[in-house]
Amino acid sequence: MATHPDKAPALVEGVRTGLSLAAWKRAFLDNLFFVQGRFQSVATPNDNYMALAYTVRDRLLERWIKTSLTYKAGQSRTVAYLSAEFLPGPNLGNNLVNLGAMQVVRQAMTEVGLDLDKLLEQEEEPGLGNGGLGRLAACYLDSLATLQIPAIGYGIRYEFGIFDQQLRDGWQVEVTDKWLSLGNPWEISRPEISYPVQLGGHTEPYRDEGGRFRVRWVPDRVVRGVAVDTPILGYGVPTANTLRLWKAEAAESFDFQAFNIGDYYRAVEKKIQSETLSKVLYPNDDLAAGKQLRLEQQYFFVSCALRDMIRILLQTETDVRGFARKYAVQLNDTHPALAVAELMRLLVDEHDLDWEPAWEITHATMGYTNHTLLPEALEKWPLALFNRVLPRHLEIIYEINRRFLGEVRARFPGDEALASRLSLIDESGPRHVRMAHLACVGSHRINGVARLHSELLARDVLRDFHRLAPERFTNVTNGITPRRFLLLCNPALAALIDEAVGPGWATNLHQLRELEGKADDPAFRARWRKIKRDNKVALAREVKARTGVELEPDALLDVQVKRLHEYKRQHLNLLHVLTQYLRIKADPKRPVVPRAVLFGGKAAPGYLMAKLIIKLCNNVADLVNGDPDVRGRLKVVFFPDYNVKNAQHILPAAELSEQISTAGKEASGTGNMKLALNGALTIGTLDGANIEIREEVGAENFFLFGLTVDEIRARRAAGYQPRRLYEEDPELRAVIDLLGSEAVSPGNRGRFRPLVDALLDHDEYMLLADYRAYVACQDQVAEAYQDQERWTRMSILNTARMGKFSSDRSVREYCETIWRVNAEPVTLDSPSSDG
Ligand code: 26W
Repeated sequence: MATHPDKAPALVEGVRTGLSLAAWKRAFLDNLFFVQGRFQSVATPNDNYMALAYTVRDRLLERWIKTSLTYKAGQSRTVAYLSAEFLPGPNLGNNLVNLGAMQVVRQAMTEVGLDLDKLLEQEEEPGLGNGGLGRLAACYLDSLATLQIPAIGYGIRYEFGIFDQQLRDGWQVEVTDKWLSLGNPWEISRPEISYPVQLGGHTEPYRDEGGRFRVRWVPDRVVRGVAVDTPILGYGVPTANTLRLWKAEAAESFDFQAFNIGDYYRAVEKKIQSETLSKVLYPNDDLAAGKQLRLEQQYFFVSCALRDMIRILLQTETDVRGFARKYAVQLNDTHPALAVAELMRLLVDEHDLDWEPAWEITHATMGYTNHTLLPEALEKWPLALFNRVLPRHLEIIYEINRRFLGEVRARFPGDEALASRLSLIDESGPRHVRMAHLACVGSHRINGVARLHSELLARDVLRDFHRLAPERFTNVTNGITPRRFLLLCNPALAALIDEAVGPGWATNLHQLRELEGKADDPAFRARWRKIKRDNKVALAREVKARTGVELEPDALLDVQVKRLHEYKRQHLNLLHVLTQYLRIKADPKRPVVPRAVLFGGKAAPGYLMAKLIIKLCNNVADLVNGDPDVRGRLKVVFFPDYNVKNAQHILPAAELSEQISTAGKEASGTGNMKLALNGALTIGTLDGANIEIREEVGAENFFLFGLTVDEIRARRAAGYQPRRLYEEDPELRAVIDLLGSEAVSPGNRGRFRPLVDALLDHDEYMLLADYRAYVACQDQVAEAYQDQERWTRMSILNTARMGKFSSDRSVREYCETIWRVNAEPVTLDSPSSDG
């Protein structure tokens, strides 16, 4: 029988699509042989992993193709999520969860003599992001697919992602991340989808045949961007959206000139130079350093993405004027903000639109999410550099600015200070292009990522923009996917929850509320506690294997995992550890609640203070763990190489979640949500999403301390003197003295001097102001932990009340208030062709 030309051939046979135990086993062995070229007897762990990954991928392909055909036929508005970073985490486990195939595949692997957990461990982390912002993008892709929203993620296929962190003598050492070295079975390269990207050169005005004034950009370099696709399967649905990452290659034709005149080596050099564009992720998450290559990366992926969207649009429409109807473009921070100028260039220079309609389209399509209030993280590019790389875009930005400031001056005549504050060009010193201003002017919606953050944006960082157009400002509080961060990483707890409230919570997280009724049931509490303890035992095994430190499974597991930054105040946590240490030393018989304090996180390679804090964690660990007086009562460990994969080991075991940033500094935080969802109680300040978490779980189930944003301002304004606090609080003084002493830094007592000096002289992040309240709050934590029944009750209630923090809720809010897009359900038995 002839098969339909568009029908996946394997569907007929079922070998590459079947979901039965027999089909999985057979398909795995087939792939091991036909793809990896191995018999079982000689297969390496990687061969086995690859064979299973291909077996899963086979089962995604039909869903993926059906999804794109459905979208093409449906003509619905599509979300284009532009992000320089995506941190998807390992694919295999998540795809198994979303396919609903975890159990059957575990069984299939057992029956072929393999341990699924070992295969899962084999997968390299795709570390194409720094931290919160990149992980948020990945959570949103998961939710978009699960909600069956037409969406595509656009970004950069970095050959080297975020560095691997090793510790040598307690210091962070960065090691290149070679995530692609064993091959990536999840991606499909699309060499026929590629765009030449121009860079550098100059512009030339001219008149076209119709006598219209036009500008031609004559670049001095061209790089080719090639699409590399990864399917993103939704949970429990056939929808598989696309993550399309751009890889830089040499634009052959461009090099041929050099080649033809016999300059072979120069041609090769050009090729290598082109490929460096997508070579490596910049590992900063806090400092906007004006690096040319980073600007080129941003332009590269934005240009490829927009041209890809136009290409897809023109498959079904005759005119680019439908762009904004077809696409909702979301700018994940300012990293893709060049999209505003690039879309204008494409519409005006390449598709012949007049300025006004082009601007209307641009403005109607773009939305901008801000993720940081830190002034040093706001991107601005030196004008000369910008002009050298993107001369045409600078002209376009000038024109946008000219028209924008014209409107401002018309509305606020005479207020030149306002105009210069709003300008896209910062002229207060050496001139810069302000990317946040470009994003604001070009977008119809601007949002922060937690309520407080959005308020502070409107009040401070973007206040003038807010004054101009308050209706454009909105908030979408961040969320996390409960699939990866509960179902996948904490299967025992997920199973208990299933039993208590049914399985619907995975897509309707509010259903966790029904756990509230179980919080007072001693038998349920005992099971809850047992799972947490088992998870701690499992983590302790990992910690022992990686660091040699032995964690006591009955000690309170106190966790702070996140990028290292002074504002996140890992060193405030250390001040508490040293306080505990000194209290035990002063009175070795004193009854204390045993605690294990676990840190994890990477420091930007150039951020010396953050690196010094890592070293301090390790030196404090050496002091504390090596002291027989505190044995069994206090442990400290720094878990190396915190990433998504390692988070999946840590989150399920955590009991106390440290969210102790200086109020007003952490935009939202998402680790706070992951930890609480897994039953950790939070000790935290009124910052970011902590505020909303506390509101949800109830003040009585949250350990609050610290100054508020307004109190911090008042303290600074009144002339904050941290040294006074040091002088007046003997316990604080003893701790700081210890920190600067030989005991913490054997053989080098000056090592932590920069830290001590920063605290005593200026204390920008107000650790000393919050120290006393923090320690008192930690004492309450210890007291609460002594009553295990009470603690478990609080833990259950935390999980039960986390419904709001599902990324499904966040994505729905984006859909309703910013993107105006609807679901487009995909069915597996719909025809495979669009004809
Ligand atoms: C230019 C250097 C640079 C690179 C990355 C500056 C800033 C960034 C990111 C915006 C930093 C980031 O990841 N921000 C985090 O975003 C999360 C998701 O919204 C929030 O939960 C965190 O609070 C915020 O720090």
